Amino acid sequence: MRMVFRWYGEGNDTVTLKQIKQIPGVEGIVWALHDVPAGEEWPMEKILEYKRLSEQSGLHLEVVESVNVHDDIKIGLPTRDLYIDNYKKTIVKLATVGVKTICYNFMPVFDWARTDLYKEMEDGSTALFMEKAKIEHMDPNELVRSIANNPDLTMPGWEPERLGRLTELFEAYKDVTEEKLRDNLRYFLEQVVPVAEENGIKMAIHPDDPPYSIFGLPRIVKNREDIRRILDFVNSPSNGVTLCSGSLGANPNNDIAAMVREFKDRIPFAHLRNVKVYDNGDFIESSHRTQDGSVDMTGVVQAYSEIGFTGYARPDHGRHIWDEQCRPGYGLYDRALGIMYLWGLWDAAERAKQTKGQGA
Ligand code: DNO
Repeated sequence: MRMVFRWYGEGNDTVTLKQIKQIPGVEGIVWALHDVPAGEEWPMEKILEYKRLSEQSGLHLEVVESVNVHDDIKIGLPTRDLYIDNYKKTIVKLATVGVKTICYNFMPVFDWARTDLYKEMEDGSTALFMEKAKIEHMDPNELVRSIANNPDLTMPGWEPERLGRLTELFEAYKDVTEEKLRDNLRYFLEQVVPVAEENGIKMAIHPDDPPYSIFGLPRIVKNREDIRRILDFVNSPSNGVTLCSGSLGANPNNDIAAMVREFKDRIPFAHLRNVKVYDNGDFIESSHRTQDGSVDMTGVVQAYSEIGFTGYARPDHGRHIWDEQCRPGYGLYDRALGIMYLWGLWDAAERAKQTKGQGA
């Protein structure tokens, strides 16, 4: 397991590269050009700027999250070929600076969604929260306002240019069923995966977050069956999944440890976090610890150890603790605590494996 840490870039993150470097066992950053709109080819000068920062900090830049997929590709419009072409060019460029894994998602209109970014927990910390009944009756514009209405930072997947185009986007998705969306994903993968493969890059689709439809939009990466189908679209190690225990974990029927075992050689990137799911379907992003949430993090990390996982892993959204002012879900403290917990689980599992191997 190779530990990495998401970083939003200079002037766009409250966490510094120096701080990241001091978290035990973190070897690289998970980065992206957040100011390049989806669909555009990433400019080389900007990529090289990250290369410079990576060299300076001693943290590698092998993982990108995300190169976003333009909505025209998801909708299946004729213009998609142009955007797919740009995507391929970006892949080639990223390979030249040593990128090995590209995380992306295929969620229509919205990337992740929550009804509350700072829900107070019993201990006074705050965390991202989803109130199911609320989102079911919410106007999508209101959701966009509540998430994107922050003048200081751009939220990933909630770029301001989407605000004005929402009605238009919903209209464009009107006839996109799950089946059609799947066909469009297959079309995209058939073109992009060979380029990734030639360039030593693994594509890793991120599950839908939450793993069910919101606002009537189709969702196709919700569970084991969905992931299996996608991996079978193009049978290549470069067509993989970002196995996000938190996104999938918001549906208690998803057995993440079983997925780790089943998809073992197709998981270039693991997102490891816990989530507490309530009986009414609401969920909150609890600490990474097994006892604090609904996902058996102990069992999940054990499964990774069992399969001899050599891919990248990162802690995911943390709570906001110790009065830290940070991006929602992306502070330093709770994610660093998360890492130490994950290492603890991992080291214990590896040791147990070793002892068992020696027949003790
Ligand atoms: C939010 C993230 C998502 C994720 C993308 C991957 O914090 O989990 O924005 O990066 O969905 O493409």
